[in-house]
Amino acid sequence: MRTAHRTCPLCEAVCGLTLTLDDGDNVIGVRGDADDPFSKGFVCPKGASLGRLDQDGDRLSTPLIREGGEWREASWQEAFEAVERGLSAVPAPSRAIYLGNPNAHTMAGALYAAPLIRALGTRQVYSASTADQMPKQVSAGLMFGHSLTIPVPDLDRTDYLLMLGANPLESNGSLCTAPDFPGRLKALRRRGGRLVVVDPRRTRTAALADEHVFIRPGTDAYLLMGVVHTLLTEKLTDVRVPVGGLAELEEAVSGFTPEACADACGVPAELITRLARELAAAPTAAVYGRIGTCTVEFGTLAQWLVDVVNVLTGNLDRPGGAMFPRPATEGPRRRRPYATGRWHSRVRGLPEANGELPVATLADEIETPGEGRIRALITVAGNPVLSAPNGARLDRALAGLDFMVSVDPYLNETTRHADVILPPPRVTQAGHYDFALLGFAVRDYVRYSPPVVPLPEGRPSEGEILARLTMIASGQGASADPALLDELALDQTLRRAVETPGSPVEGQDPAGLRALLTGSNGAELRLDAMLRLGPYGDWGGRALGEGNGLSLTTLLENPHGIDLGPLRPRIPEGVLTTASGAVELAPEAILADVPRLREGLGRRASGFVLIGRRHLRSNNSWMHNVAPLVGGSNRCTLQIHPQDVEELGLAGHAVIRSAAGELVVQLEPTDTIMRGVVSLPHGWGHAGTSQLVAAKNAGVSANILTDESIVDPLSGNAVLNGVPVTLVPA
Ligand SMILES: Nc1nc2c(c(=O)[nH]1)N[C@H]1C(S)=C(S)[C@@H](COP(=O)(O)OP(=O)(O)OC[C@H]3O[C@@H](n4cnc5c(=O)[nH]c(N)nc54)[C@H](O)[C@@H]3O)O[C@H]1N2
Ligand SMILES: Nc1nc2c(c(=O)[nH]1)N[C@H]1C(S)=C(S)[C@@H](COP(=O)(O)OP(=O)(O)OC[C@H]3O[C@@H](n4cnc5c(=O)[nH]c(N)nc54)[C@H](O)[C@@H]3O)O[C@H]1N2
Ligand code: SF4
Ligand SMILES: [Mo]
Repeated sequence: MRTAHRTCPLCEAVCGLTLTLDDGDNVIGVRGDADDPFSKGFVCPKGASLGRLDQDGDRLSTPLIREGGEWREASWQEAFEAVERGLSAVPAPSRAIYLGNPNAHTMAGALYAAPLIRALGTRQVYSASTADQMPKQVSAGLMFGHSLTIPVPDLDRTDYLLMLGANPLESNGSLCTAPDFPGRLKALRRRGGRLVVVDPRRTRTAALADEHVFIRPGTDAYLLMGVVHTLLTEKLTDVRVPVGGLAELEEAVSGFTPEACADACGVPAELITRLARELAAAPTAAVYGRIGTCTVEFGTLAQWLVDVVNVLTGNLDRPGGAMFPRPATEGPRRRRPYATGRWHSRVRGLPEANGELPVATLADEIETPGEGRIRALITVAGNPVLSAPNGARLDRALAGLDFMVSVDPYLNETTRHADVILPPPRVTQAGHYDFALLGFAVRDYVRYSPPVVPLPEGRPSEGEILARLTMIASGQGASADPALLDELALDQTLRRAVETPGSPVEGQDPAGLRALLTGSNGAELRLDAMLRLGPYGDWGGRALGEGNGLSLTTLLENPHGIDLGPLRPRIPEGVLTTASGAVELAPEAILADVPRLREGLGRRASGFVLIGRRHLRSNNSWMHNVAPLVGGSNRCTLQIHPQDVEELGLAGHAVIRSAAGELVVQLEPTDTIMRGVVSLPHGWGHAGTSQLVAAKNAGVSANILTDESIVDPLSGNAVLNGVPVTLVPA
């Protein structure tokens, strides 16, 4: 028996775990790591089940090749050769890639996805981001200059938190990395702070809050417009950062009185006004909006308004407000205008955002004939058949591809369409560093977990799998050495650093720096380079002071992680990279979308709408195969208000219909949901998979009902909340 430390890769809270392993390297116990300075021993039921997930017998251990409708196990070399044959038959513009959510959690996703995209040479790039946070990234790009310059609520110090469309008691937080989010919210209230939750359901988070505000799904932009209108007309603003566009903002907001907004969002005008006054009066305050405000038709407008309120109330970039984390691997960001729509999708003409096209149009691009039609697809850590809008259509489209390869531990609803499945190693066999999520942490913090269990001889890491796909896509063949790619990346990183004026290594010799790097594989070497060049790095990063610099070695010496302190104001140090150097309050692209919002002013919506929900013991589509996590309250039921059940004459089950499809659903009457709103969790509807437990708890897929033809026009994000539906007895 031995213990080992490992960051939990399952959600954005990045909890430190202490694993107990037996002599056969099986995880026989999981505890929260009490010595982790950030998570301090917190663990949730998913993290506690990491061993079950790691040792799940339904995970694939070798590549699979599909031939004549039959799966057979194959060697790695054989599998890569099959990929080479399949990909090389398809010209670059007809190749596509879809990157799923776990890429935000793996080192492979952070380090090897970008080179793979470049090697594919295609604009057919898709990811779960356009079913998730793309509106926030677009608004951050337009307002702050970079799509990853995203402020997070300073949870541990704020006096007032207005939370819209998030349920961290189930999700553990998102775009706000905060282990033990529930504990931090309780602490906020204990120190006399106020928590207000806006949600069409009285969630567990809403129940914990000082105040819960019901809102009509999809309409948070109206509520926030009413707040901005109040702040401006009552002269409650206190702008403390350099801004541009204040006059244009005032003009855009005119007419969005709390009274006019109240009809559209269902929140009384007096309440909207009061929220504005409270936000302005609080010593410090932060507005935070997540999934419920992103995956809607006004997603980017809502995200823009979240930060407009943070700026107008003087809370952007100040302790207790909404702040920009400073992650240890942050590289230099140049000042340049941010724009979307540098190219458009072939079939629907939807704008690119951050180099991606909307997943809502993936099926169009596969099905519609013509030059550039997608014929080959790579999926990495994604299950879009269950996660993308109108998944049923995508399911059919995938079946018609010429070639598909999936990097995934499971044979599931999506990967069953692949010709080749390449499984990543077990969780415990992978090193872990949160390149993405530490950029959204409510404290600056750093932690690296080397692999707990060694990789068996001949077994590629996930990074190596992606590197080999990259070599294949760039025409170097199935036998090229993936280590070459790491050296190329290192060379690029070091060269850029020595050429950047003001960089800690400006003018030095890249080869000399390369010789100083340590690490037992390419990913570790690249991490070492990024840490040492970063703001806390031992090559002159200044944030921690002399002699305190980080490197891979420091991280290995501190297996519980290192606290780098509370968030600090970053605007003075130049975090804004807009062309003007100021926060843009009224970007042109955003103003151009305001008339669409104006059209709905004063209009009271009617009819039923569908929203989603998450459960603490579930994780999107892929953790339903772990027996202790399914069952009990974690079920795929349609929550509906009891009075709606009665009025519609429903009982037991109902047929629910949308523009995209229909389902028979089991009803769960509950007065925690608003009248006129129904809620079904996504990620269910298991079929055709290798997952035996999941098959027994199949449920239905909410994304049979979501409509791929409607997107948030600025970001291309899918509309997964606020979907019009009708209900009839089954
Ligand atoms: N209706 C509705 N739909 C939604 C949402 C919603 O709220 N409502 N939420 C949306 C959101 S926020 C997201 S992020 C998307 C998620 O969309 P996806 O990312 O497409 O779906 P997941 O269910 O997260 O699938 C993850 C896949 O990665 C695999 N996997 C797990 N770990 C690893 C790993 O380490 N390496 C590799 N290679 N594979 C791995 C799993 O087996 C699974 O197949 O769904 C979106 N869809
Ligand atoms: N246990 C668990 N944790 C997860 C995940 C999981 O599947 N399970 N998924 C992970 C992923 S990929 C993500 S992106 C995050 C998401 O993290 P969160 O954003 O916290 O996601 P949810 O828990 O779905 O909470 C969204 C809330 O928005 C509400 N809502 C729906 N529509 C609207 C609306 O129009 N307006 C408002 N104001 N509210 C609305 C819903 O009722 C719901 O309570 O969670 C991550 N963590
Ligand atoms: S909260 Fe998230 S990171 Fe923490 S143990 Fe649970 S799943 Fe893992
Ligand atoms: Mo997500």
